[in-house]
Amino acid sequence: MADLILALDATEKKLALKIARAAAPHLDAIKLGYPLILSCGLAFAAEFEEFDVPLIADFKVADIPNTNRLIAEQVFDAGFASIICHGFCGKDSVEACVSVAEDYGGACFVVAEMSHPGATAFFHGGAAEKIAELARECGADGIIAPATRPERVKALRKIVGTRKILSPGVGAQGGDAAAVAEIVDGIIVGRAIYESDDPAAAARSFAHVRLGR
Ligand code: OMP
Repeated sequence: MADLILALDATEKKLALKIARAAAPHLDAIKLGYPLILSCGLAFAAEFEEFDVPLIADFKVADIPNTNRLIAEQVFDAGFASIICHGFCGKDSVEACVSVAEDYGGACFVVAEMSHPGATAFFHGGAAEKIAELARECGADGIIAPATRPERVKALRKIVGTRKILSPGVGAQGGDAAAVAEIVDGIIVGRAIYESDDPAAAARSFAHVRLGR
């Protein structure tokens, strides 16, 4: 069974906190990214401490190693437990994020294949497999792989072994949580929860994937 991770892409402080407060009892982590942090600032992450769930920073970091390191240090200093980076920049760039994550006792996840339709143009044809392999070689804690394509998650699982797979694309993008729950470690759900009139009930509706947690 899998963790439930809320992708909190709301862009307004009060609303974001209200959603987090309602959904938190049904969550295993909250992912914050550009939509909320560009609107509210990195320091806003501290206001999520009260919910007692780990925070994942989704900036899909994709730069030279030194810049990746500087970004990752800010992320972990701000209280995040994990960081997501891209893999296509290469080994040294990923290693920079992994190394900072290790220094802080945190985790680093590498995007192996994205969930949206256009992702197939560049991630298919062997690229996702190469990135998954690179994530493993670099000692990353896991990869991001698409719930919209369970067969691709299965293929990438063979490469990463017991490393974690976090899987976005459930709900608004058409992916079915039940189709990947057995083969991933976490499902990432955004709009299906944060755009709901009742975020607590929406989060609770994924309880079947969290059974036993
Ligand atoms: P919803 O489509 O609203 O459920 O949100 C999905 C969340 O997962 C958003 O925060 C996306 O930025 C993120 N995401 C993807 O949707 N696809 C990916 O391939 C990778 C991510 C991610 O890294 O989290």
